[in-house]
Amino acid sequence: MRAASSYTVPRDPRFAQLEQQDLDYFRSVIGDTGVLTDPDALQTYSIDWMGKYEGKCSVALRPKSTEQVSKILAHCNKRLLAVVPQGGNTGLVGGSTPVHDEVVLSTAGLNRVLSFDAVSGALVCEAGCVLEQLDAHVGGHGFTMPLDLGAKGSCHIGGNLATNAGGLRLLRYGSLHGSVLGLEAVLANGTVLDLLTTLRKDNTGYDLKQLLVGSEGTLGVITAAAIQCPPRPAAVHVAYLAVPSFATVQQVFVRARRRLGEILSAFEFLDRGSLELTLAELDGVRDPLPSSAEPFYLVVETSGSNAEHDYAKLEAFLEEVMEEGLVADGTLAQDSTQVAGIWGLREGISVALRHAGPVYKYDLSLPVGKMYELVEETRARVAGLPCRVFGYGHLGDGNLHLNVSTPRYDDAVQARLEPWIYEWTAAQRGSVSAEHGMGRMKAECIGYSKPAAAVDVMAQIKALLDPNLILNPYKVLPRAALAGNVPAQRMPAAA
Ligand code: FAD
Ligand code: 2HG
Ligand code: ZN
Repeated sequence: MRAASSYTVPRDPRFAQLEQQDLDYFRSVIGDTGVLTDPDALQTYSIDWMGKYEGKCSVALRPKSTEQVSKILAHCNKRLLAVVPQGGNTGLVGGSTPVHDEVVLSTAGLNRVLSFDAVSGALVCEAGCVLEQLDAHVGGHGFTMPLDLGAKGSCHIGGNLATNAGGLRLLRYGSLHGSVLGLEAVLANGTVLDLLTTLRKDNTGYDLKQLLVGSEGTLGVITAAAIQCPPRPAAVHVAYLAVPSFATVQQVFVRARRRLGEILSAFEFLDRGSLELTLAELDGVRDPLPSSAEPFYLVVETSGSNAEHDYAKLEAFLEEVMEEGLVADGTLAQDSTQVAGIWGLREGISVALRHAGPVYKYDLSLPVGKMYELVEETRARVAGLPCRVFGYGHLGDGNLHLNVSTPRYDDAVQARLEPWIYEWTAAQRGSVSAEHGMGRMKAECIGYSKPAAAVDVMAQIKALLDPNLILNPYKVLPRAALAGNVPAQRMPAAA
């Protein structure tokens, strides 16, 4: 399942090749066990979760402290060795794997919880902590992590911050920009930026930690973070609804916000194709409404403090939308097993798509009214090609996941989809990356969603923090934007 050739970029010849003296140095800093060179062991670091973006790293490093990260980066910067920071390697835009032979710097060894304040809910932990484990940790104190996503069992909090991951409860807890209290990061030259405070309010100068959030490993390596955790909701209820049209989906959303108000914590949609694919591909996933055949399904979740009151509210909402014919059929989960079953279906869609084979993924912010129009137009556009088009996502956040599944990666299919999808999105003033980031996939596409002046400022920031451009090269920013902001001898050779 190899990437289409149009994803390849030539290796930047400015970068040094890894030598024995580099390995010796890395071993002197992190010990033999932290320096992986065995080709079999390196395979998992070189290829992404989808099996789509694959490089060929000769070494993966697993430091266990910020000081070790600092020494590694200072060495790579001096030697002009390119570096890919890697967390759980669950990213979906080819950001976490090498394009060529970059050194992989894994945060897997930075996995300690440093403190938790059970009064304020401030969690301080190292960047390699796995999201689900953090949730269990703070759960023990009656708190929850402010984000949740299907990859929670593998993704790291550092990777979540580096991608500014959104997920299933952004509607309730907002983006990580709001939940991050502090950060520690190491810049390309080894400088440690200690911004790891837990203050709610701190207006001392520019808020540098926010630059690292969503920077996808191109500005520094996040080594630790302080996160504001909300209290764990005492009562969680989930409704699963079958809806006859996308116009009705929108009406149900308006009604849910009005009727459920502050307890509404997720509003997700999937189309019938996504449902059928997931049921077909994944064992153990059940259809919550087996006798329904509507074109759209919704997962509506409430999180609150009073189970009886919340359940009554959700029940009344469901009765109302069903009586008015906005919802054709619906069910309320009766216990935590049923709640988990409905979420298992929603979270399983990406896994099912991966099982089904190669997939072109588009993660778009669009006006809600336009979201499904694009799915239908995409279907028309690929008519005659061996493609299946799926639409689902975080409707409550205006975030569509448009997935085009094909038997193999094929330049003809990709050419039919791109840049058309990006142009369509730009025409709506949407975003070509709602939550997954730009990575390698969209490094040349930022202009569809940001003006040239903004991209130019980003390139200046990149050149300031990483003047040798060693951190995650070929990712996020277009080559031309960097060309205007770094001296010619520091620019990669032209494609
Ligand atoms: P990686 O994949 O390892 O890295 C992602 C990027 O961050 C890369 O560019 C990497 O270089 C950089 N990076 C990683 N760690 C660091 C660090 N410590 N310092 C600096 N840079 C770093 N995303 C969403 O937003 N919402 C979802 O609902 C969602 N659901 C998903 C479901 C599934 C099944 C999968 C496979 C992925 C999903 N994702 C989702 C995509 C992905 O962005 C998230 O899984 C996650 O935030 C990535 O974390 P990670 O630790 O795996 O990072
Ligand atoms: C989700 O919301 C993730 O399930 C993954 O963001 C989306 O695989 C995708 O396209
Ligand atoms: Zn998503």
